[in-house]
Amino acid sequence: MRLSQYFLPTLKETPAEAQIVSHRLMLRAGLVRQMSAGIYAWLPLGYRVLKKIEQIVREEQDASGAQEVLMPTIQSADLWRQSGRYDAYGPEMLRIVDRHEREMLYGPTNEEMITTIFRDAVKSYRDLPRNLYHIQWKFRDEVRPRFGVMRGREFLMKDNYSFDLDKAGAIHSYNKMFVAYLRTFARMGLKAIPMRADTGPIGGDLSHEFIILADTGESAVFCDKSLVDKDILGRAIDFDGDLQPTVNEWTSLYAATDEMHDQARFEKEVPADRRVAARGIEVGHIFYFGTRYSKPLNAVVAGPTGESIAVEMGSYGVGVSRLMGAIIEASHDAQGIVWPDSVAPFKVGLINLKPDDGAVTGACQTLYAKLSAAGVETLYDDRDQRGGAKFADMDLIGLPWQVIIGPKGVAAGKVEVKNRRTGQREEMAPEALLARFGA
Ligand code: 5CA
Repeated sequence: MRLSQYFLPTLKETPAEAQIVSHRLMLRAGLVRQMSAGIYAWLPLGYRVLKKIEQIVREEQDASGAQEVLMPTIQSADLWRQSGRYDAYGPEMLRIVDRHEREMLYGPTNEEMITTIFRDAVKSYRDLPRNLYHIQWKFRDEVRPRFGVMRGREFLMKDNYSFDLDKAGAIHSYNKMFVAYLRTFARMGLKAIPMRADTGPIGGDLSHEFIILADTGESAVFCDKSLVDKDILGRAIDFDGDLQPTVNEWTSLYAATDEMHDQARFEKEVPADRRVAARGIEVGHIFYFGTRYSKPLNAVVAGPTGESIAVEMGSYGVGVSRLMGAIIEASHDAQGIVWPDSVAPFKVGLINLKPDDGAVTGACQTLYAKLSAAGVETLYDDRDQRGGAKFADMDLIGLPWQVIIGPKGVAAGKVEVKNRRTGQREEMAPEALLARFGA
């Protein structure tokens, strides 16, 4: 992509309304724009990142055996009356009336809907277990939307729902998601710690939130420092075999959100020098709630001896749009964003230091064509601007690699390569650069 033609409205000034660094950087780097309180438009660069985050989530769901569906954003109020949540959900639910005066709502989550889809299709225990997910926009009329996409009103969530014949099966499904979440967040370069959590309006009695420690996080959390020190990144865990040992490895050490925190137990179980009381960002939340929805919505199957059995369920959410803010909170410096490779909008930013110099522009175009042909996602800054402004923009948008080409380098047959994270610079021949990126 040529930057001269790209819609990338970066800002030099820090927007006054943004209180936390990820929100400031998302606005400054031209990733999003606020349309109403807590409602954002995704601009080209931000939308590329959103799709990469979504794709990692999708791949890990698929690897766990879950199957992708797409349910609508608009749901009927009647569906929610059947589970008893229509009134209970309160003012956070956006209620809509259609032209026929039918009561509808913009879905804040999909337990009721998926349960009816499942109920109408599955009649026998032989068709269990099943696990269905979708990645869809949700709306929650939050009292205090804030921190940009972190607490939005409209936000993108991956939510899935497991259906099992008995509790043991449901716990296995829960464990699969537990592991899928460890893998998902690690692939984004994030250290997400599973913590015992309250089930809130979803209901149920077993629940974990996946928390990224950050001073700007909205949740107060308490845990054993061993969990913070644990190496999550780069650990391969597969779904075959018994997942319980992996889950136990994480859950046997104390980690709880504020609502579940038990100070006496914390002090008993965790030595003083390992007690962490911190703040965190909830990027995922998993729930086991048994028959909380299958009973009222009559999702029953015929068991092995013909008896009716209400299915055992769990639901599992990832804040896909929130993750973008969380990743930036975890990975930035004074100059701007530092994207982990796996979610970077482009891998390489190619900077032309002298667009009016034929030799420099020729060298840039050749390299750009070769990188692009090899599938290396490259943003080519071919704008007619000062080098200083180009460097500042490139640092701000945080692509993992910068390749800088100017008259001196061209004369010497070299390009300069800068690693955005380490700041390390190297000079090399264009061929060596292409080889480095597999082009
Ligand atoms: N039905 C369950 C699981 S699918 C559910 O809705 N869980 S949840 O309420 O915990 O939401 C799942 C995830 O969505 C949260 O962990 C969080 O990362 C994200 N999320 C929730 N509310 C918001 C919000 N207002 N803005 C951005 N992300 C949000």
